[in-house]
Amino acid sequence: MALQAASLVSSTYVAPQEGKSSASFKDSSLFGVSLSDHLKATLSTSALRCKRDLNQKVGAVRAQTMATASPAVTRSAPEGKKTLRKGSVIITGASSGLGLATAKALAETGKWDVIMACRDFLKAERAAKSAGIAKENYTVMHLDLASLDSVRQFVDNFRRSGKPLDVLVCNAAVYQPTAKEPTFTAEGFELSVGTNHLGHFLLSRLLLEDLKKSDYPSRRLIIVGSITGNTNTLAGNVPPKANLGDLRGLAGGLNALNSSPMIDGGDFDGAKAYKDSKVCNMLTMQEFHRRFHEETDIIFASLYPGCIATTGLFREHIPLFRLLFPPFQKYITKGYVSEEESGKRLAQVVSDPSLVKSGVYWSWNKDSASFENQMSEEASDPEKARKVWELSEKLVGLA
Ligand code: LMG
Ligand code: NDP
Ligand code: PMR
Repeated sequence: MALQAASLVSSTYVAPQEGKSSASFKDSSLFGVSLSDHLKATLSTSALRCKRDLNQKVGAVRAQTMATASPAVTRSAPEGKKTLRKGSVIITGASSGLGLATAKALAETGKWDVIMACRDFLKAERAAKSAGIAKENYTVMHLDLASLDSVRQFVDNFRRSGKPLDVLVCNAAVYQPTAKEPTFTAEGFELSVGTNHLGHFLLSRLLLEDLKKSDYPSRRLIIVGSITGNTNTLAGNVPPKANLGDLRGLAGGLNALNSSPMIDGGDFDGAKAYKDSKVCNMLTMQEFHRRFHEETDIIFASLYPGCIATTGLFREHIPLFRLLFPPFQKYITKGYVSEEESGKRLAQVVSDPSLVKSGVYWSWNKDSASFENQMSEEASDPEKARKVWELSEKLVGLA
């Protein structure tokens, strides 16, 4: 159907301006809108696909796959109204904190099939159950981001499941503020950057192909960032500060053998490694945007969800910190946000028809209204983004 529609419009098709597709999604994303709106959406989606296919010079094999895949918009007899199928979203690290709250928020709408990509299968199943997520709205699939083999295996398993991929959320993270010595991923990368950045880098590069194939009206790749990686904020100036330096440690493989375990080549500091990994996350999102947004129309975004001071992220911090941190954030900085609220924020970035700008780092003000935030100089440096991208490609075996 997508192909038919595409061929219908192909002869008269004019490439849409930047943002046009967003506008049509805005009109069509809600259920129960008029047939003409849906038709607009179908045509616009198909037209975009047509543009992408031309750009990518995709051959007959791809076209066949597309023709047999279940289309995002289907006609339901007898009224002839068209409905949007459930969106299919992968969330990494959905067994706890922000990821779990987002899975819950999306599942509750009944409009999303949530794939919880987690390292601990049982924990994820239990978490989904105790959060009250209905069986028909989620699937747990194994993914350990600290192993590139596991990332590749996850991608294979996901493809074998036959599910489409409409949105990918790179959310999982580890934070080791009290570690004295570095620990390493399966491939020997320092654990925080290896998991938070390199694991997600490989995952999102591989799954970009799947996002491209989706005919869902708004396809998105979201990488969770943070205020603490942004040195243009007070929180980002609490030592140790993020700083990728000249990337010599990353170039050396972060393995503490022939290089430092830190991206900038310095001595190991777990808190800094985490903050550096968040800078990499934000740079990667922007580099994706520069390389692929125009060609694919996929929306690339990052966000700071607020200070969710109660999550498992702080599990390795000293007990006194864990005790004082939530009241400190609640009453002093007022940066505190509950897990539930943060989940609603990330769910907005996944599905809200108004958050369709690509290349953006979203934040929320005290009334929970979203706004496009500025990142620090380093976290928005295009040259650094390109270098991080290229070095990361080498480390994960893509170049
Ligand atoms: C560092 O340790 C590690 O050294 C480093 O390696 C790295 O791991 C880093 O970023 C990770 O952590 C952190 C530790 C070291 O600092 C803390 O643990 C700070 C904790 C922040 C929470 C402190 C809360 C204190 C306030 C209590 C109030 C709670 C209750 C509110 C109730 C409300 C009532 C209505 O420590 C340091 O870095 C040294 C500096 C420590 C200074 C800590 C002082 C906190 C002051 C808070 C600043 C705001 C001032 C406002 C006034 C407060 C009045 C109470
Ligand atoms: P949590 O620790 O609650 O959640 C992190 C999730 O990542 C867990 O599900 C954890 O799995 C998973 N994870 C860790 N390592 C791996 C791995 N190797 N493979 C697969 N999954 C893994 O922390 P938060 O919810 O707070 O953090 C979520 C995101 O939010 C992170 O990207 C963090 O940087 C970001 N963030 C958090 C803030 C906060 O204040 N909490 C503020 C700003 C950003 P498991 O359950 O098995 O441990
Ligand atoms: Mg921070 C407006 C002030 C603000 C905000 C929004 C945060 C968020 N923090 C703020 C201020 C301060 N913090 C101040 C003044 C201090 C010194 C007392 C402070 C300290 C502090 C520590 C020790 N803050 C922390 C830590 C952590 O270990 C957390 C961290 O850096 O993890 C990497 C953290 C955080 N503060 C935040 C947020 C969101 C965090 C959690 C981390 C993240 O995921 O990025």
